[in-house]
Amino acid sequence: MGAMTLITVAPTGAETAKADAPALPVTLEELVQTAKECEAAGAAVIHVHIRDDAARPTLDLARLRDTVQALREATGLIVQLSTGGAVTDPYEDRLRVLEAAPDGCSLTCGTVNFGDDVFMNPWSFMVELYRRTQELEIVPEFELFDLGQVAALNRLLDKHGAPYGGHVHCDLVMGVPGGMPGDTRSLVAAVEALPAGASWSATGVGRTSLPVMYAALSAGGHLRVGMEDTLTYAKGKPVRSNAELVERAAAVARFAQRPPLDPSEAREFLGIKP
Ligand code: KMH
Ligand code: ZN
Repeated sequence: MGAMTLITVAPTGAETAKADAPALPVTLEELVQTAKECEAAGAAVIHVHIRDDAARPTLDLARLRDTVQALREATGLIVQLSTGGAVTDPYEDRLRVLEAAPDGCSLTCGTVNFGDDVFMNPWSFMVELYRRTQELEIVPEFELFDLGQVAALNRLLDKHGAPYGGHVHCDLVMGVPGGMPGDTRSLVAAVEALPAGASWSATGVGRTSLPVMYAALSAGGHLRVGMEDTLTYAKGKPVRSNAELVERAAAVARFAQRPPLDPSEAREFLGIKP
């Protein structure tokens, strides 16, 4: 699928307050509506964080199950649940996310400074999460915030074998304060260190969104966009909807002669059950 582009939308995240970004989807209804719009705009995967009734991040299992079911009923999108959660979430809650039986999940390959906080992913947690994805037949996407995490991914695969589905797909999360910068030379360094045969997406946080998008497309990678990562569409222009970020990514991908994969093509590509 080298000539096509997998587009993932990350619509909500755990860091932004609804009050600071009114377009952020925080209720199930808002999330489902966003998902439908983003699928129509060219997304194939949705990376999901959910909120509670007060719009605070939560990993409540019943809510996660309802979310997976509602997204499946309303869209064909591949549902990828975040196991990163918020920086304050306990490991047990993050592991339990898999019991909501998503198609896929994120799996971050190491601890990283995260602005003023620390996003904790010690080796023992990574291994436990990885084993559970293999047992429960959930396809992991390896989140890589810095070059050391690429080395940790290689070590994980060496010691614990292939992921469920047999294909390794990674996401370079660039431009987080404390992680690798969102620039072309960092992207190339990370891509060169990836496991042989792996596919990869990239997302640039904040103002690195567009430079990383162009660098990823030119280097043969795929794209992740969304309000989890970017709240400004252009200088002085807040993002009005996740769909406008997906529309732009799809347009740039088409312009690069790499049109978006639809969800069923993406399922095959990623080794996810039909
Ligand atoms: N919210 C960050 C602390 C993931 O979804 O797996 C972690 C994160 C990564 O967003
Ligand atoms: Zn996330």
